[in-house]
Amino acid sequence: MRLVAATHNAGKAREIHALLDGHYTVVTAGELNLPEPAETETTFVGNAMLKARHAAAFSGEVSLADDSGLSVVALDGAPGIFSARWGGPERDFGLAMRKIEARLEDLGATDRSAFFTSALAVAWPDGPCVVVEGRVDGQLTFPSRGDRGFGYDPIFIPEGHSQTFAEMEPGLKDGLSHRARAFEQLKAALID
Ligand code: ITT
Repeated sequence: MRLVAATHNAGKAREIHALLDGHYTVVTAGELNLPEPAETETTFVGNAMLKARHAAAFSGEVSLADDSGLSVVALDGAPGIFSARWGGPERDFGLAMRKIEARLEDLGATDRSAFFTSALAVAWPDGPCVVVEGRVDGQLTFPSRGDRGFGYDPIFIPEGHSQTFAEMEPGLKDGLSHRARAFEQLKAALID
């Protein structure tokens, strides 16, 4: 079966391929030239549903969307749903990571705990939309380390590990990430 991955983010698309290839033929919204909707909702779940429904309506095919981000506990959950926007129009995550470090320093905060969230929504054209959420907790580290992955991976060390997501073999991240956990939930939701 073919599934539209409603993302224009190459890092996410790679991980979605790694998690679903062999089960579905994955084609991305970018490859189909689908328009990108404005993310106007106020939660990961709301934005995931908005993106999945939008792609299903435009493509006429079953569509999967991911809305995700990094929440820093000492920053009251920022950047959270604004994680992509903290990179600015250039999507400069080096800048976004330095901004997090600067804000923590300005506050004199020593708590480096943070978590990634991924909301995954599957929408059928003119049909239902199923949504789930996965989360992975960890600690931030500065300066950034590693050159794999994408986004905020170089500053995030998941609980129980010593490497950042950007230092890990991709297969290791794909097995324990917020996105992997959301996929587990999704499988359970679709089978039940
Ligand atoms: P699409 O909406 O097209 O899927 P996007 O990049 O705009 O792409 P989001 O609005 O969900 O997606 O923003 C998520 C941001 O959070 C993303 O750009 C990364 O900076 C960050 N992020 C999400 N998952 C991540 C991960 O696994 N590793 C590192 N950073 C991640």
